[in-house]
Amino acid sequence: MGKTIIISNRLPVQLQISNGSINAIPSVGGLATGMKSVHSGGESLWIGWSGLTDEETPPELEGKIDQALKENGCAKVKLNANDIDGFYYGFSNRTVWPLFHYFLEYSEFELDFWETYRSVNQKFADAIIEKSEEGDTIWVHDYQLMLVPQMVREKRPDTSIGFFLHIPFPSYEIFRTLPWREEILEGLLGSDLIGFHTYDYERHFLSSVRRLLGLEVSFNEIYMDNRAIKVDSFPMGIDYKKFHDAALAHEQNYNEERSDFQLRLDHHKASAPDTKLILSIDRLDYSKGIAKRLNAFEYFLKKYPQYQEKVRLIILAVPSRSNVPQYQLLKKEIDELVGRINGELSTVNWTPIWYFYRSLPFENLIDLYTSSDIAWLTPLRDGMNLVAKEYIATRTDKTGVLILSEMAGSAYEMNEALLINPNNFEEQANTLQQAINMPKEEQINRNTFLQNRLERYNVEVWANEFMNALNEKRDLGRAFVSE
Ligand code: ADQ
Repeated sequence: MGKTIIISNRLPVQLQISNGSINAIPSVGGLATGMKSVHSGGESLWIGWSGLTDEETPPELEGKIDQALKENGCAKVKLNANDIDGFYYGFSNRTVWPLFHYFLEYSEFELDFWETYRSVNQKFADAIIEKSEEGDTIWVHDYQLMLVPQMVREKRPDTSIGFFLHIPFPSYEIFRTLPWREEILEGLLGSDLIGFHTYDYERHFLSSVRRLLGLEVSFNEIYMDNRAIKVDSFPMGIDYKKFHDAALAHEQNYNEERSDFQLRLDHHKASAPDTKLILSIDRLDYSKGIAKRLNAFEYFLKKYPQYQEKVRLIILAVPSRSNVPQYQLLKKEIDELVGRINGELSTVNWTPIWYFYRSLPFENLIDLYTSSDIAWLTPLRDGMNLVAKEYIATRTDKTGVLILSEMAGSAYEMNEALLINPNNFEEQANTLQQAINMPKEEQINRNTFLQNRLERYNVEVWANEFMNALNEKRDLGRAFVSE
């Protein structure tokens, strides 16, 4: 059996250059953690962009950078500033991201973006072609690299290729509006296995393949050029133990190591012990429904004024894609909404919304998850939504209420949460009231089911199931050829 090659837009390490020396710091994100079992030892290689454009890379440090990456099992794809503009900020985040999240009106169909996307996908494919050998297994990740499977297959049909999409695949009626729809489908069909978070995304993809390419589809297999391509759903989990253990350690060391952040949360609890904390955490992205959530919160406070001074909403938004105009507009809208609602409803003793626009260290995320009575997550569309799973994992005494949008992929696995339609303010106001008043036994009962499921189907199991399905596909293919 050959080696495994993982390929994603960004590498799972961050480069730091100081005084002519290079440090590659491993990332702690969900994907990097989940792939640990797949990306281990000298048997695997992770290919991706290092985060530095050619213009930002001092030529004399090229060799040192390659060496630092190699020590972490990584190799880089070189991209210039123009590539990043057209491929990442352009086609990936101004065409595909809005379209696949059903924001048709935000999707820009620019030929220049498309051409750069294609040429950058070719650069990624070339890096794989150069580094791969017969029998290798290649796992391609996400919407930035949808043309890579076919580009690799053309030159390396003797490898096994899997693709996983981390965002939704939209319904045929949305997908068909894309000018380069056939090319995207054909790019993906270079894979042996294509994975999605949910059965619905899988179904939408199969329907687009059937209707746009006229290919034969039987159950979850597509037949093309004497090949069978398997399509399946693999809902991504989290590193349950990491979140649960961090929350346990947080409790045990409570009096010794309290962060400034925790001290502020404690002060809040002490000064208003019967006030409920409602938490929401997202990247600042229009797909996450932050502005609607703020409007729904105002609606709730006006419909049920008895809860004024009795609840506080903490909005934590991580800066994201701030080069894209839609994100700048959204930032402005949220700043104004928070200002207006706080201005209108605050009292001497109470500010309804605490708003943080920043990335926080892991410890502070744990402070927030463990201190909040309710997590309120209202994406308008979300491939999965890992924050919902992380909140539940940190509830060591099993209390806490999760209110989750039906439009998040995670809602399919989290039926015991309070599921809402983020466009229905009346329902959300009533659900907030239900959450505030939910008896402890009911909270514990619901969260016991959720925790058991999340612990069992964690991110490592997710990665292994995908790899096993890909290997099984290859072994079946071999048996078929030798018969
Ligand atoms: P995202 O859209 O980024 O991921 P999500 O799945 O919720 O959304 O993951 C966000 C991650 O960032 C979480 O692990 C969270 O802890 C972390 N995070 C959030 N706010 C933070 C902050 N202020 N500081 C530090 N960390 C923060 C995409 C898709 C999702 C899909 C994932 C995985 O859009 O639908 O679930 O990929 O496939």
